[in-house]
Amino acid sequence: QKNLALLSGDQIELAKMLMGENQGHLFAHWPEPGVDDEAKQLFVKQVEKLDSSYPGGLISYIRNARKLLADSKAGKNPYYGFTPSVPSGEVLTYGNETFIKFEEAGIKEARNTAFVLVAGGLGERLGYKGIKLALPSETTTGTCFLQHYIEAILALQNASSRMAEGKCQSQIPLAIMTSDDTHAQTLKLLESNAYFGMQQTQVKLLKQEKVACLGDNDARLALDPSDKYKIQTKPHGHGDVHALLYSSGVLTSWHSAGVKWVLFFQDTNGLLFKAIPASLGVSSIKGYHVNSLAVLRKAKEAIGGITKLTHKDGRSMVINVEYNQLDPLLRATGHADGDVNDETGFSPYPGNINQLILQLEPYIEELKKTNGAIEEFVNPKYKDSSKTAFKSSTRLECMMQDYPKSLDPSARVGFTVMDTWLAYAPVKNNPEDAAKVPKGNPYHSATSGEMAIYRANSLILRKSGAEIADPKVETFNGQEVEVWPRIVWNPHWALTSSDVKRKLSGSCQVSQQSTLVIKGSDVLVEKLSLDGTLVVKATEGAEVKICASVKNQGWHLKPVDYKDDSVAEEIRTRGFRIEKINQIELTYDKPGKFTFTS
Ligand code: UPG
Repeated sequence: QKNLALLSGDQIELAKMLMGENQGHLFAHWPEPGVDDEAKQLFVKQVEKLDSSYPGGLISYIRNARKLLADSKAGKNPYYGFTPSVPSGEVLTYGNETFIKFEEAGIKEARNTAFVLVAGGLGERLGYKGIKLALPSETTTGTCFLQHYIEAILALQNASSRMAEGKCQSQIPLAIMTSDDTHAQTLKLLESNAYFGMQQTQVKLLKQEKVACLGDNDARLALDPSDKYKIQTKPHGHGDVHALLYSSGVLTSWHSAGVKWVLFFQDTNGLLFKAIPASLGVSSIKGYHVNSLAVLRKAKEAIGGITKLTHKDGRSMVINVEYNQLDPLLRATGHADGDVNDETGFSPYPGNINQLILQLEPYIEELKKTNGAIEEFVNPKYKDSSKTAFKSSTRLECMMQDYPKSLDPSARVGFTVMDTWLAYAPVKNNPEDAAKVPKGNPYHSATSGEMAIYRANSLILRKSGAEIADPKVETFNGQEVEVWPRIVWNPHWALTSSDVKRKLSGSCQVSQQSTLVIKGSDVLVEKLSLDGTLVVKATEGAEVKICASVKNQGWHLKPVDYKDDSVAEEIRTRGFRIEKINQIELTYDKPGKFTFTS
């Protein structure tokens, strides 16, 4: 009571609310006024921040937590009453007529799209010290994930503006959700690289706040063990992105600028943009309000399964069931073996890669009702089977792909399945854990993420008529991987399957030990026989024709042990470094027409 004089009117109301919600322990240890006053004020400021950054404020957080903790204690199944079944969606095959039709439609729509990158996660499973966006997506060119994403968006912007009709924005916006763990490093990465060619105003950083930890089943907020004037906090999950986009006013400003689609994507998938034109085309042609991108999934693989859930009362929805819940849900509903592969060698439930395309107008209408709040869950680790105490404090969490859960059944919710080799190769696991992944399942490591880029580019060139040598199987950091020729191009060279066909006009042969790098939009491969390394860089306006036979000692992968800390972490976590013996490097830094023959 005596400390009330330290607080403003609003702060007193907040404190009263907390007392009414059985949170008296937060203040019980406060000494007389005059002692620790500054710390008390900082504490109240933190409470105010926690209150303002959660939809409905702290009172809602505490009440939601109490209910979810009671359900968890009672062992209540979140899918009670629902029966899972395999949904039907749009299944695409790279390069066929339908795929090309969707790609064309997608490129047109790109100009009406805003991109949202969720990058607030620490990547605990990867164990990398820096932010994941700064990791090289591949080490042949050393392009980091963020640069690759930005270059792809800029290439989409150029390609789309060439086809633009009617009202559309001149620049494609990019919002990046960061957190206290990633914000400063993300900003630094952008600033020290001149935003990788984007206008600074095109990029908007939105920082998610952590949420209060919960100390017991009554949702009493946990004080930080090392500071009694601080509430302990933890990340709330990627689902925060919806509330942030809504409360920051970003969605309405995009709407006024003519944006029709919002495309969400994650921090480490070097293949993703190869799948974006076609999936955007599916959204546009099918008029989907929600379109999730999926790939074939191995049973028990750590990616969520897209599932149709039908309730006893007739309701049904197509939604992601997270990887730790799919197996128990199947077992509880009459599938005695749980999550298993069928005769195709894959789980019948497509794997959610968490690239979502939402139609902006219905999205805004929905968020007006919910303020962006997403269904939450809690995952306490109990001390024992009585479930009365926790091993350590817990918190509520939410996932961005749960957005469709609140939608009316009339909403058009669909999904698009792509070839895995084309669309999905994330970097999530550290080398030790990756090496333990069951044989045949993807490693999702820095090693496999990089190899997947070479494989995808090699396969794409093959499907466009090039003769690309077969891969060699090698082992790096205990992971057996296919090593294809190291073929890399930047998105300005080709975004779609038709672009590749156009740029590869004649015969092209590449040996397994070769490296081919193409950077530049107007490089035409008329005839190429490559056994070694060829790097072509052409500035805007330089039209280059390659008509050559190149043979040199090239670049090679040299194994590195991930435990060898004399080698940079970005390199040793992939288990090899690139030894550059010699190469042909062509740089065209002025506009004009050029032909390289040899
Ligand atoms: N992230 C945030 N804030 C958070 C937590 C994560 O922005 O509080 C970001 C993170 O940076 C990353 C993305 O969210 O870009 C996903 O995080 P990650 O830890 O990689 O997700 P997973 O637990 O592996 O699972 C997600 C989906 C799952 C899907 C899988 C596909 O929950 O359904 O199958 O990603 O990669």
